[in-house]
Amino acid sequence: MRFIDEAIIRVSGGHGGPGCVSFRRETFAPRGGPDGGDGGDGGSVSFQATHQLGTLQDFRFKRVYDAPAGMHGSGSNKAGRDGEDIVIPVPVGTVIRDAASGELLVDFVKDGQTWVACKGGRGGKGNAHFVSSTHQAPKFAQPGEVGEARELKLELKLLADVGIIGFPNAGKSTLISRISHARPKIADYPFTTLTPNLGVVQMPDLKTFVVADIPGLVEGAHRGLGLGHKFLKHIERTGLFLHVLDGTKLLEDATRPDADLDETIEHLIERYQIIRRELGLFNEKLLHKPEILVINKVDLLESDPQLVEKARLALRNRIASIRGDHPHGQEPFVISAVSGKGIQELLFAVHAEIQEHRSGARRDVRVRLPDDEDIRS
Ligand SMILES: Nc1nc2c(ncn2[C@@H]2O[C@H](COP(=O)(O)OP(=O)(O)OP(=O)(O)O)[C@@H](O)[C@H]2O)c(=O)[nH]1
Ligand SMILES: [Mg+2]
Repeated sequence: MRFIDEAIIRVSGGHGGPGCVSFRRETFAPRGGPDGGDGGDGGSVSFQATHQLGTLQDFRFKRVYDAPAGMHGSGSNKAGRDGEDIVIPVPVGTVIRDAASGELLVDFVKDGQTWVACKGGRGGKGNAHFVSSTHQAPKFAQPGEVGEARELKLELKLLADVGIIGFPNAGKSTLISRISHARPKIADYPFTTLTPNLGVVQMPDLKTFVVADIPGLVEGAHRGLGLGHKFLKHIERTGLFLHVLDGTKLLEDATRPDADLDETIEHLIERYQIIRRELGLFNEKLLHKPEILVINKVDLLESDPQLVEKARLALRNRIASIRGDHPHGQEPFVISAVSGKGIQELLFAVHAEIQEHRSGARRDVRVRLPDDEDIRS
C-alpha cells in the first residue's frame, strides 16, 4: 500500500505586542521620565516530527495555525508577555514545501526533528527606549512587527507491510492500537473505522513494520456494500494480510438451543470464506497473498477452551483446501486484542513473514521516505 497524504495549511507567527507610551507619575516627580515598556514578541510556529503519528489526517480538520500575539507593554517599564510558541506534530517522513512555489523547505527524517516555519513578530519598543539628550519626553512607541505567515504543503508517503482485514467489529482497530501507536476509534458497532489507519510496529530488535487497518468488509462489498471495498486498493500491495475473525461468533452459535458443534465451526469457516470471496472479486491477485488468520476476542471464550481449539484445528485443516492453489498460509492464531494474549507470538510470525517477503522480489514493501526524485517530480 502506498499512502500519499497531503494537506495544505496556513501558519502565521503572532504579531509583536505594541510598545507603550507612558510617563512616570509620582507625588514627588510630577513630570517623571518616560517609562513605557516594550511589547512582547509574537509566538512562533514550528513543526516537530514524531513516530506517534502515521498520517496527516489531523490536518483535514484544522488547517489554520496562528500563534498568539505578544502582549502590550505597559507603564513602569513593564514588558508585555511573549505570545506562546506553537509546535505542530507531524509524522516522521513528512515533507514540507512552500504551497505556492513548491520549493522544498524541510524533510522530516527522524523522530524529534524540529523546524521553525514562522517566527513571531518582534514586540515594539516602549517610549522609554527613545529618550535622548534632545528628546526627553518621546510621545511615541513602536507598534510591534507583523509575524511571518506562509502557506505550506505537507506530504507524507508511506507503504504498509501488513493489511488487517475482516468483518466490521472483528477487532481490527483494537489490534492495531494494541501493537502500534495508532489510536483509531474503537467501538462496539460495525463500521467504526471510516478511513484506513496506519501504525508502525516496533519489534524488540528495533526493526519496524507498518500495519494498515481498513474499514470492515461485508458480503457484497465488491458491489459497493459497506465501506471496506473502496479501501482495498490501499492494501493491494502489502506483503501480508492479517485476517481477523471474531471468536465471539463461535460462542453465539454454540449457545443457541439447537447448537451443533460442527455447524458452529462451519459458520466460522463460512465467514472466513465470505471475506476471501470479496477479496477475489475485487482482485484475484489478493487471494495469492500470504495471510495469517487470527481468531480474536479469546478472552470472552475462556468458558469453552475446547471450542476454540476445535475451531482453530478445523480452520487449520481446511485452509489448504479453501485456499486451493494459493496455499501460502500460516497456522491460525488465537488472540485477544484486549488482554494481549497471543499477540507476541503473532507479531513474531508476522515479522518473519514480512522479512521473507522483503528479501524476495518485492523489495519496495517497507516504509519509504520521499527521496529526491519524488521531491522533484
Ligand atoms: N473482549 C474483547 N473485545 C474485543 C477484542 N477486540 C475487540 N473487541 C471489541 O470489539 C468491538 C469492535 O472492535 P473494533 O476494534 O472497533 O473493531 P473493528 O474490526 O475495527 O470494526 P470496524 O472498524 O467497524 O470494521 C469493540 O467493542 C472492542 O472493544 C478482544 O480481544 N476482546
Ligand atoms: Mg475499526
